[in-house]
Amino acid sequence: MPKITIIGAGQTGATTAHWIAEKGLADVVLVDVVEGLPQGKALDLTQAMPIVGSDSHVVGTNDYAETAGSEIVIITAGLPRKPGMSRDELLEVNSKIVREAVERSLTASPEAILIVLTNPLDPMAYLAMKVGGLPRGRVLGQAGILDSARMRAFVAMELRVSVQNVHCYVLGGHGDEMVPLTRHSNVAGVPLEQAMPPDRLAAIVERTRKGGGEIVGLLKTGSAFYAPAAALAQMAEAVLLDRHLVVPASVLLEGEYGLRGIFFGVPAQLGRGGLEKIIEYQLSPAERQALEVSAGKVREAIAALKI
Ligand code: TXD
Repeated sequence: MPKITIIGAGQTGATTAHWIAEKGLADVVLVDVVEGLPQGKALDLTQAMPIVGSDSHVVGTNDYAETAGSEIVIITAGLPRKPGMSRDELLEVNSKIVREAVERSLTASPEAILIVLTNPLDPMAYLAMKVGGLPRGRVLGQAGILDSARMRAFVAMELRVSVQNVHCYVLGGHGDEMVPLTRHSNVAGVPLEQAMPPDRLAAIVERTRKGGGEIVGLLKTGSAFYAPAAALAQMAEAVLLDRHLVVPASVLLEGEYGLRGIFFGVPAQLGRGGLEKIIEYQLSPAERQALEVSAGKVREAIAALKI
């Protein structure tokens, strides 16, 4: 079995281990600074495997030595938002955590592909690439699958249609300025803009943008984790199984969409080497303008990293 390490055995880390192990995709090493937490969750997951019929091995540890030889390292370590907080307010505290996670996991697994989840997502993925001295293909940030899945779920609820018929593309930075591309989204081939009245579509776009905050507000402690973890597992599977799967993901742009030097959510093709290709949509002036606004926010947050 290939090996996937997950740094951070909190809500998203442990739930990602759950999805990956249930699929039988890989053996999983869960790492956390809290003693006993990754060990306890790994043991619990191990005891679920006979029931779900998977032979994935899940181990928990506080020691990076056990992560050696991982094909993929998923970074979820760091603080989540509290109600009313923006993702960018986590920049300082989470930078230190992500820096350490990258350095230590790459020492143990120099060839690994990194998938970053920690917020603020786009700057943390940028930091991971810089700290690791990695080519852009080896660092992927997860945000777009989640944001697009939120929109897909809302559309499916609105139109009472299977989620499998709903295709949505949310691009841009993982903040409230993200850009749900309604013109590129469709229900069984029917453009979204024809499938529902403009006011309903506008409401879905707004709810999608604030989707993370809605859950933070309800939970009061912690943020969303089931859907983010499912998104991480999908990215890990696309890489491990060399699927050439196109998903919205945060990757370093080098001129695509007229942007350069920032991690930003775009349609990205993922396979064994990580990022294989960026798909460039033809955008209307309004869509381009919305992406520029979002990119400005990401650029500011990356500048605040001071690296
Ligand atoms: O779409 C996205 N990108 C996101 C991002 C979706 C969901 C969550 N998102 C962000 O991921 C969230 O804002 C946080 O910054 C991270 C982790 O969220 P999670 O909900 O999993 O937070 P938890 O439950 O608090 O878990 C974090 C764990 C916790 O067990 C800590 O002890 C551990 O991280 N931690 C560390 N592990 C290893 N090494 C270090 N240094 C460390 N510091 C904390």
